[in-house]
Amino acid sequence: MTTNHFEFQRKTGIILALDVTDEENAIRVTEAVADMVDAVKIGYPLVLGTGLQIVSKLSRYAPIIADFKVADIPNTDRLICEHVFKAGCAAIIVQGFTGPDSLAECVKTANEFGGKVFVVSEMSHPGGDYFFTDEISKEIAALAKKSGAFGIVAPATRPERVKELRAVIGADLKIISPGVGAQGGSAADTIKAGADWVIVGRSIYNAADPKAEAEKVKSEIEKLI
Ligand code: 3DU
Repeated sequence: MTTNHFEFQRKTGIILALDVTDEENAIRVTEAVADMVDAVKIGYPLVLGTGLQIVSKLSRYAPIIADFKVADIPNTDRLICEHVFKAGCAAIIVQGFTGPDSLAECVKTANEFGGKVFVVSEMSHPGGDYFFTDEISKEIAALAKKSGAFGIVAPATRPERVKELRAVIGADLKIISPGVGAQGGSAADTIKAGADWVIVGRSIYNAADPKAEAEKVKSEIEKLI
């Protein structure tokens, strides 16, 4: 059994969403911003582009969160989680609408590897609240807590929802929030609403100077303290 020695610690409050699709860019951007981010989130764009072995190359710089939005029957969920944690990821993002048994299997598998599970409670894009109504999002957040997840994913584009979901989960679970920058959300508003980390992708990795861009977000968050 592999154990990921991963302290999910908040230093800057930023998670980089690394949706570039080739290894050279992935390493270039990660190297540039490693001091500015607490973790790097990877997903289908990078893993399909480069293979899962990219995890061992990037985890030298930061803990890696696998954003596969896992949403299947418990057995398939377990097989996916095992691959992710064996590859060296520190955490995985899963969907919560699959229900308690699927979620329980993800948490159980993560625990076997010393890894963490984040549950998507509501998505950040304009259509994200089409099916995920306020009540359903809250139920998913409550289920995430009951299932022993480490945290939830809540939309930085709707800070008022971050606040409501924080009220549902209390102080024990973490909130990571995508939607800052390219999708129009503000890092400061999202952290003020109760998020522990903002997730920032395009506005950092597409910038001419990714480090300077990450520094801007970092200082925006620091001003709140
Ligand atoms: O919009 P950005 O480029 O900053 O990237 C946001 C990242 O977060 C991206 O990887 C996307 O797939 C992920 N994400 C959301 O944007 C919204 C969600 O509700 C969940 C994940």
